[in-house]
Amino acid sequence: MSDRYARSQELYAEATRLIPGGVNSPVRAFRGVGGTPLFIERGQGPYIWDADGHRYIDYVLSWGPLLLGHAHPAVVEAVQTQVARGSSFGAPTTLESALARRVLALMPGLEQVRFVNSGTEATMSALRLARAFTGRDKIVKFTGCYHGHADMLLVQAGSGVATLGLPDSPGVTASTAADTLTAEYNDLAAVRQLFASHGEQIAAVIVEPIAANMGFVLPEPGFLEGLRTVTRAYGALLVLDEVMTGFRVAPGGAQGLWGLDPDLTCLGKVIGGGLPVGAYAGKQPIMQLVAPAGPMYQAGTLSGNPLAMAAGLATLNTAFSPVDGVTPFDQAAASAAELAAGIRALGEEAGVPLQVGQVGTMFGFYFLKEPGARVTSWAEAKRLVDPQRYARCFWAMCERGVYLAPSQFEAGFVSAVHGPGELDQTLEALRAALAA
Ligand code: KE4
Repeated sequence: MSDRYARSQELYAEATRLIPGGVNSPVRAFRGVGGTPLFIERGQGPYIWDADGHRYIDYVLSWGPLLLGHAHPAVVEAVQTQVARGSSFGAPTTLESALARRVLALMPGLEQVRFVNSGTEATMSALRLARAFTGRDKIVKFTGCYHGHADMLLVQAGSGVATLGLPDSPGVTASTAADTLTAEYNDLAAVRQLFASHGEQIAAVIVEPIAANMGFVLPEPGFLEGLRTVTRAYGALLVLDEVMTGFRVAPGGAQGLWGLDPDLTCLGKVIGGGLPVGAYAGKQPIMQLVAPAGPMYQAGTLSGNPLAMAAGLATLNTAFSPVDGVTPFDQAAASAAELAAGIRALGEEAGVPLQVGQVGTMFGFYFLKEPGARVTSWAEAKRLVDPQRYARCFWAMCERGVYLAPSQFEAGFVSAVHGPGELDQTLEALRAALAA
């Protein structure tokens, strides 16, 4: 590392003495790209600045939440107003009902929602609810998919687990892992086989509608619909993990875009506008089991906290309100489509085999080892993708003022305020990075 990042290096050395690995979430440690993690001092619109004063166009956007970019005036004003009226009461507020109403209006397949403080809590609670509703123990997840760090889900997970090459985590008991069955993403036959063998014991299948924790892998035609059919046939629930895709791939999430009908949906990120939030939602007969309406216990001191609710409401209200006939969401999606097309063109121009994906305001691209390869699962991602080449590109882009996800096995995000200037700078930087 040159002294270009000297201040981040100093800060990181100190942080590692205080905090395990110097970070509060593993993927931030840059193990996927090597070098020292950049300490970020502030963000404004599409930009962040690191501790050494370098400005970057930010495509991580806090791993998805910042659909409006950093420090959007509507979000700043909403949080400032609310915090001056009190940050938390541990009691119901109209803000929770307002955000619930907004979420249910945007995702009409949902009938009730419970707010929690993270995506992990959302998926953990949704699966407890699925087990309570069905009276069954087993769950099915897909290798390379990441649903947060609840014990039962740290089995062949994606995101930071994949980046760190941890097949699963110590501390997860064998008995817990035994109730988690896994299959490769897009392998519907394998799921049908699991149901043929264990169908009466399976409470739920949990799936990311786009596998964005192993990079950016789209569902093959019929895969998600097939999961809906096989779960219904065996009386198991379909849990759609839209923590990342919710309100990012379309105003109604992947379920709105593709007409999916899950029993439960997990949400997070965008609905908190950058503050801690998660949610699980679904059909009323299932949600009615959740305490205190029903016996399935789940609770949280700061669940539905006024600041996150205010930030989430400001984000959703702003993102989907047209200005001169165009919504900020549409602007972000158009920018993401233009970025993806530009990345594809540059890969072809440079003769570098890339697999580029984009849906709505999310995108991703793989450096393939061989031209013509196609990644549709984690097993293929491990075999066909070149993370080292991505790592070199990551740093080359940093040097040109563009901050991508510090791992080949993550997705990218565009905001409503990434404009033509940012896209041009990004694609110019990528042209140079690919040539290097
Ligand atoms: P959190 O507990 O991190 O709020 O959400 C967990 C989660 C659940 N479901 C999906 C589909 C997710 O992508 C996530 C978290 N996403 C990662 C980024 N790939 C969070 C980044 C991090 O771990 O620091």
